[in-house]
Amino acid sequence: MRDETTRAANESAQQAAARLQTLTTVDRHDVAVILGSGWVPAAELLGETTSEFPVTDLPGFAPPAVEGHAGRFRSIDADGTRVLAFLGRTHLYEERGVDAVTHAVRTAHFSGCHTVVLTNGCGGLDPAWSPGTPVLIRDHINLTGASPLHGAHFVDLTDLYSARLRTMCRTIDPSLSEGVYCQFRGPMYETPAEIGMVAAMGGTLVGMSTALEAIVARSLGMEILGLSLVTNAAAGMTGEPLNHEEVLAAGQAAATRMGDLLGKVIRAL
Ligand code: 8IG
Repeated sequence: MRDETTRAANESAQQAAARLQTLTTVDRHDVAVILGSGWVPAAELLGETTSEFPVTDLPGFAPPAVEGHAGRFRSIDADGTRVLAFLGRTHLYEERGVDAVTHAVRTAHFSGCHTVVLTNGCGGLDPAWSPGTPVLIRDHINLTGASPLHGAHFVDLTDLYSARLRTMCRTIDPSLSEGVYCQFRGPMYETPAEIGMVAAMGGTLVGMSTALEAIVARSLGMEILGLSLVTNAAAGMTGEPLNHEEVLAAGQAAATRMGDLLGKVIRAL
């Protein structure tokens, strides 16, 4: 019964991949990049954009629910590496279900991508991470209460966020630190008590994406790199309320560094 659900999700993604191939006239892509909040301005620096479309041109993609979350995809040529970049994503809090959240990852898989770079903007628990600091995701804690897999589908999540790719990133930028990303359902930010819980659990980054997408990517055999941009201190860390302007400003300010880092990482893959 539940295997039917996985088959339906994969069939929908295969249809999206076929349409993507027709639209971009690129037979197969190599690397997928999902650009979350704060990361979209970095897209310009990844390589030469050969085509760009709204994701709604592909079957199975819903229009973005949040203004400013651009729902577009680009085919980019990074010195011969074909990059499929999604500018914006579907979040669990949009209530379209887990298959909508992971549709881009499945589509990337059926488009030929062997690697997916999952990026996000998030809150940070380490006071050393000022807004605009990029952090490598070492591991995650899924606090959404949701699973993106259907049926008795047992998937190993040891080394979910590839140690090989993290080492490669630190070769490119030795100042990069690592964190444990906790995915909350959202859309509210955490209470200070919830941040205390995250700290007690060993979490150092908090956000509303990435973990469910990483699980599906792994279930499809892809290698995963997770990159967080700390755009704000987690709730209760500074005594200041969380400020959406600060979040957007941190993304703009960090765009060049993020784009430079991502561009180098993609060429090294
Ligand atoms: I940007 O502090 C961004 N996204 N859950 N908490 C959660 N998501 C976020 C945060 C944050 N900052």
